[in-house]
Amino acid sequence: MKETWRWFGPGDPVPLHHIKQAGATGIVSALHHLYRGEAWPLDEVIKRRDEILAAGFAWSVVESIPIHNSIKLRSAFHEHFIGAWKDTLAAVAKAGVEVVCYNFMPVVDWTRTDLQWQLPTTGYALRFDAVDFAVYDLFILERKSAEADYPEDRVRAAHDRFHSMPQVRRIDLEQTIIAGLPGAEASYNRETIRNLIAEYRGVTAAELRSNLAAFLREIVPVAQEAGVRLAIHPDDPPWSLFGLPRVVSTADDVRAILTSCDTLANGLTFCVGSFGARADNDLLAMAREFGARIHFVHLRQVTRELDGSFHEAEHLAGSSDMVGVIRTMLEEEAQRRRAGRPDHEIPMRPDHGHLLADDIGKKINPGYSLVGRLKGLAELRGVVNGLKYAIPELAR
Ligand code: DNO
Repeated sequence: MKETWRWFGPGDPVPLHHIKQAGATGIVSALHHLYRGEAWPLDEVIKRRDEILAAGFAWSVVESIPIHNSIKLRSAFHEHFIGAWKDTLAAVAKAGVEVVCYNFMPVVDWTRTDLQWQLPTTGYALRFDAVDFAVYDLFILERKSAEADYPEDRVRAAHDRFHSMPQVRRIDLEQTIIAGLPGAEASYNRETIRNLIAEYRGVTAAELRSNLAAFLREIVPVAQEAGVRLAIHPDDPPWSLFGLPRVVSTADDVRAILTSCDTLANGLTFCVGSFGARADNDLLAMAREFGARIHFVHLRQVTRELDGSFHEAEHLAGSSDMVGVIRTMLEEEAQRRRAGRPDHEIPMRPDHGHLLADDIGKKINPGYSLVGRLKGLAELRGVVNGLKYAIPELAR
């Protein structure tokens, strides 16, 4: 597997030479300042590429090209924004990037309720607390008819927690949920998120799925032509938030997406942490079934709790079989080598890291710490090397 590392560009508190020291050889990046759906100018893409190359890396993956809401809703101006998306795709292809990650989550991208949840080790993890999320939706955002989307006991628990929640925590909870995590494509205030959620009123999962399929019909041929492999990222968490549909959460969802345009260019980002937040996702079965179309792998995992809460565990701990997933990916690579596929080296990145040691108290993009990710990468590399040593066919 190609060891890659997400770099948010020149403003990232983790500089390229630290990534070099971590031993990664590929960079995952995007023009994060261009997130409103407009096309990325070719010269800016080339400039980013040159910075990456000059530091001795390959630009392995673009994560993400944002998808404007009008595309997800197929509302006014969607043709314009699909055109812009294709232009961006053409620009990144010209810069030599072969894999493009994107997501199709309506309104909110990846979502957590706590950015500094202390672990027994005294490090810090990101956490999604199902009751806190309901507190925000029901009692702070006061979304209309939101109670209908929660079981009664959740509404009661949220009610109680809201009333005992200090004001500072209420503010922090709102910021954490709607102000935009790193790499998320938008940030909101209470007013703008309310309006956007309202635009989705009545949009069913079936409609969102068909809007995604319509989008794919337009972009997959362009990607194919340009030699780019698309890799849709799963919903994080993989279930509905704010009553909005989410359609990249389960094996059935992925199957529907991959078969809707049944070609290599239409592929998947296999994010162990996102899919792994659901107990009914069988990760090994999914890795095997979709293996040939997996173009990018996010290696991190979560510890699930019974009520739907989870926190981000150590890369080799948590509720999923990380070693099994890695083994399946190595088998897939070996298979690709045998078949002579040029894309036999699958890019992976250690996704998210705890806040550890020198990370603590530093300005850091939540989830994208230096020491935490370095530990993650080192552990994952150990698994890869150990598996290849123990099972020599995986190295051939
Ligand atoms: C979180 C990431 C997401 C991801 C986008 C993909 O750390 O996995 O921000 O980049 O959702 O489009």
